[in-house]
Amino acid sequence: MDYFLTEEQQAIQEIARQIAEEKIVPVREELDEKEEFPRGILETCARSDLFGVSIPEEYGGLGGGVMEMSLAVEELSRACLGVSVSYAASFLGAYPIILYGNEEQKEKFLPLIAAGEILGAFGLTEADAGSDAGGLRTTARKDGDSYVLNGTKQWITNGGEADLYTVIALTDKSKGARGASAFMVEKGTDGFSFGKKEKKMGIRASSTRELVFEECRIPAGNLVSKEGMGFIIAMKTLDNSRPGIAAQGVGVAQGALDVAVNYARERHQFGQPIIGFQAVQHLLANMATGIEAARALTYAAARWIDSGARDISKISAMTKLFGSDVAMEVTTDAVQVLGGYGYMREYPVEKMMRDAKVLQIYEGTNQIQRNVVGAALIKEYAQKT
Ligand code: COS
Repeated sequence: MDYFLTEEQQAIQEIARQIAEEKIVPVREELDEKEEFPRGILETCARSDLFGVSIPEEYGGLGGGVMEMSLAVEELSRACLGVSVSYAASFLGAYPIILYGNEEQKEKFLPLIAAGEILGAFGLTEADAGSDAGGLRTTARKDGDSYVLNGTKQWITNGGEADLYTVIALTDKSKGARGASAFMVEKGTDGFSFGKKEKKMGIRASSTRELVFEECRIPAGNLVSKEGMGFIIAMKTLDNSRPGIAAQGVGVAQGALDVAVNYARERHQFGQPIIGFQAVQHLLANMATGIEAARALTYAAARWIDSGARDISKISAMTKLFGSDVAMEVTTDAVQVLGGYGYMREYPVEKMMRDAKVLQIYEGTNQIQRNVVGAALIKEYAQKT
């Protein structure tokens, strides 16, 4: 279907597709096996200006928005979710600065992120603050011209690899989530270290680690916005980034469909290619339909957010949950189409299925997304009556 992309959007899509096919597909199996961070591929993305797609022009980016980020993420995800999440997590770290940073913070960090010279990351989750993001315990104590951070963030994508971390910490413990604030913490700061690299089911090329803060002193100027805004900043960041998870879903599902259709055309059983059997055709038809619906919703949501719409939480949550559910279903069906071969690591679909699972979990489980949609419906209908 023609989504009427601009010339610039088509160029972003084309560049990301080329990197995916030429640089990622040949090494994705090895990156997965070795759990190796795709530093070289990300450097290629940087040289092709892909880290700048959603950074405003005045800070060295291409001036696009969620749509441009989603297009790039979709193409990279078609080849490997472990690579695409490492790329996308840099935006997750940058969004709080784009949305709430002051001029000095934007001028200092955004051009470096846009150029891919530094990688970003976002630190919200803790051992006891997952779905209940407001249950965080990491603290930031004001001390003269500094804040002093203490606590541990868990499962942080790009942990150890990123240079700049946007971290949510409590400046007023008595207020819970309403006493949270957002800070930028640079790698190498005294008192800031990393826990072990997690061993994961999928997205194994990506780095997932703890961020450990022990009397970590940062300049007071690294506070984003003002004290008490941390939870709102985190929620707004997720509202903007969740369509990117749907784009990951669309990409990995498309990659799986490509493999499944080509396999079904080649594989002969009962004297004919299995694509001739209606049972297989129906599986493929459902996969293709889900992907197109998820893509249409993702692009529509991204464009709507980029238009400056305000109440984006519901649509963003719907997009994330739909795109990730489609990804899980399609990658599972792709394994089914390939049968015994699909279960073997020699073929890419088992990796796609393992990778896809996390999309239903990270950036808010799909149960939380349904809560967000449900809460929005209650509010909307209460206003109508
Ligand atoms: N935008 C702006 N403000 C928001 C918001 C949003 N999307 N969502 C909530 N808020 C505000 C609320 O308006 C409320 O403000 P007041 O204190 O002024 O009333 C405040 O934030 C607290 O909101 P709420 O009471 O709804 O928070 P809850 O603790 O019930 O939690 C959920 C809300 C469950 C939606 C939140 O904790 C969440 O998103 N959890 C999942 C976290 C997640 O995605 N983790 C992944 C890690 S990041 S990769």
